[in-house]
Amino acid sequence: MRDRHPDTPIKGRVTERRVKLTASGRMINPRSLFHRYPGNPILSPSDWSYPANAVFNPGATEIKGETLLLVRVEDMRGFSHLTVARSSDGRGDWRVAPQPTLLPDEKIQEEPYGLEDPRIVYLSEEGRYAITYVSFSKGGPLISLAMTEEFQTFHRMGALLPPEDKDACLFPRRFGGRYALIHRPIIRGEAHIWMCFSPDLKHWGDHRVVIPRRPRWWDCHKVGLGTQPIETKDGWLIIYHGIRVAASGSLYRVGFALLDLDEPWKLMYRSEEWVLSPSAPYEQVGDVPGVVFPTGALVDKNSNELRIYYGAADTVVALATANLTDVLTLCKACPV
Ligand code: BMA
Repeated sequence: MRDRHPDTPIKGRVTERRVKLTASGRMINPRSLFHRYPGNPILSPSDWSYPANAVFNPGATEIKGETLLLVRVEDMRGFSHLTVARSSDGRGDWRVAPQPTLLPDEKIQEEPYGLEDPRIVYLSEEGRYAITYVSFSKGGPLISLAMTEEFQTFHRMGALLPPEDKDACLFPRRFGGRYALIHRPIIRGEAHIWMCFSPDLKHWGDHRVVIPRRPRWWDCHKVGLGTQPIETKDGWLIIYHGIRVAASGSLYRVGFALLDLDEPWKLMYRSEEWVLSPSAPYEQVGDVPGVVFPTGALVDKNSNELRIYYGAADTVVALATANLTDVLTLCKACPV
């Protein structure tokens, strides 16, 4: 991709891209693209029937006509596990499982410090859901894979790549016979979004950077996958978080990109501005103030609504919605 030289003035382009016209002539403003659900936060520790310090960063999918969130639950020791919550409309009346759904297994060497930040895709070829999550090993965080049909029993497939690695998800289908994994290793202290490929979900290769951090931009220090990749007519929509380290700490914001449908290692478009940043009280107050961290998304095919589920301040789960066509229109205004 073409990286803008850090000293190139960007003022003119930013102004030009502040609003976009849809086919009908309507304006799209990146600042008001996503709407926070008025009932936010949708899940809080008090919704759990057992002690929980924080509930956040959920994977999201649909099962039996319902929305299922696999929520990261941090216990009072500071270790995380995953618990299912279900809702018929994906907004309210959540039913939280009374017991943890997936606990770290002491006998598994990569799991001693807990399971975090799951992403879910349905592999139609296998007829199973694939969950990629961060296992916290003695050597640091890494990506593990588990398969399930009904979110009650899980088949662990083990660690995919060595630490330090986070923010990973499989694509729901193969490309040229190979599975594709998007993930965020930290290499030489640099945090870019990478992709790699495997014939069997065990041996991974053909590693490449697909979405690099952008020097000096809002996503200059780290980028990482947010929700699972979303297949659209214009390409794979990748919602990601970007971090800029400021005097006050790390600023977590959200942007998006479009990857080629058939060759997803090709980055075609990338939003210039962020589209979600911490501002609501539940995003500003919590264990880690000032964090919005999307990890799950669903598209309502009837209404064309994109719903993103995100951890807010590393303490609660929140929901934001957008019109998918507007998201794609805005993204396509920003070729790389
Ligand atoms: C990242 C991950 C997330 C967390 C975020 C903000 O590195 O560990 O689980 O939500 O930091 O603290």
